Amino acid sequence: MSDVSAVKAALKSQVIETPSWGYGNSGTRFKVFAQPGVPRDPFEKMEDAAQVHAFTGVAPKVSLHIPWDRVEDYAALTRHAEGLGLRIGAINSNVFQDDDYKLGSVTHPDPKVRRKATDHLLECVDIMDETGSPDLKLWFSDGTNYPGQDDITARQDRLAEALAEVYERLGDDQRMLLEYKLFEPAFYATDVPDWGTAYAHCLRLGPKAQVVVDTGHHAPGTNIEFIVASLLRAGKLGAFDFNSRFYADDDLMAGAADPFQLFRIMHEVVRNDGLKPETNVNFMLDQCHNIEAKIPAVIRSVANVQEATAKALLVDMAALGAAQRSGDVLAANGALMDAYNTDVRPLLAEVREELGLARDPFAAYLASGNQERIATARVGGEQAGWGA
Ligand code: PSV
Ligand code: MN
Ligand code: MN
Repeated sequence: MSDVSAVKAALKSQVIETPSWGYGNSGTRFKVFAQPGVPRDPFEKMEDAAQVHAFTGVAPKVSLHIPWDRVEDYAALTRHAEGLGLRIGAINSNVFQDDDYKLGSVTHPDPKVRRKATDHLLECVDIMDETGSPDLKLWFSDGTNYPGQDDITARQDRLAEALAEVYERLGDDQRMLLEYKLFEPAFYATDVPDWGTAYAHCLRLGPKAQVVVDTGHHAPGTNIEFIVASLLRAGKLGAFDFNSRFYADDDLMAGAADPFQLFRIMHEVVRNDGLKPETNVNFMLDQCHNIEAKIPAVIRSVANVQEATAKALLVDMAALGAAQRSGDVLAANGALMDAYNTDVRPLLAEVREELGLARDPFAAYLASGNQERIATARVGGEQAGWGA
């Protein structure tokens, strides 16, 4: 796409959804470092998300995590979000923090535990109804630690059965997003370890089931953009969970560890029409900010996703296609690298200016005084749910 106004329009229409848990205290299993000014409840998490949206202009949606964001009155939480210019995004289920789930949730050998887990997933669909959320996001920690511990095939059958029950409960405008992860907390065999397994389940379920690609959930060296291209080609890419990794599921800021990988992913998104609203790819962040200030870290991450997107939009697709068809390897690679090596920060500054925003959202937020205000106003911030 070489027309600058079309590039700008695409950048203005991209929505990046931020996670409620990114605003809470988090850490590793070694230590959670509490920060001043952290939200004390889901309502305050919405206020932090609203700050990110106010300075970036592209982050009007927030993912919730149940039970971390459980409230008495979801209509009130939704109204509060809407009053701040936000919408409720994906509802994330949680079937991994209960003693009953030691041997699994929906794949557990005991049908009573499976019933309890499936009931929680159904409760999450009720919350979708109450909040207007369009997406149920499912990540299962289910798996086994030792060969022989349980029957791999039976566990897949149990998973399929639970997914089918929840799928049936979905409304017309609701979908199920199934996330995979290579390992952890299960170390021998995770029940949804890869995109193939997630894809196979989604294919069998039907059009309302799609796959989530969490960029931190692969083996080192995995070609994630190949997975993205394949899922888009099959109409089965529902969403991203963006974050960065160096080693495992590090949940660092998107675009921090490997901006080139993020660009390659966004190139496949652009190439396969994944930016078009009708393709309905949800660009979510799934991150935790353990040692850095949270709101500015989310702003930085949103900007990093935008930079990768802008570079992908700048790829000269005509030149790239001509080079590919003629077998000119160096010209083809050069067309991609030219776009990657473009400094898109001035372009994004213009986009923000045209939206009536500051050119540099990160600096503008730091100068706004919000961080100091919340540090004084809020005492005893909530833990996000991780690393207890
Ligand atoms: C656990 O690995 C995880 O990070 C998954 O990526 C989920 O999306 C997220 O937690 C929230 O449940
Ligand atoms: Mn994730
Ligand atoms: Mn993860």
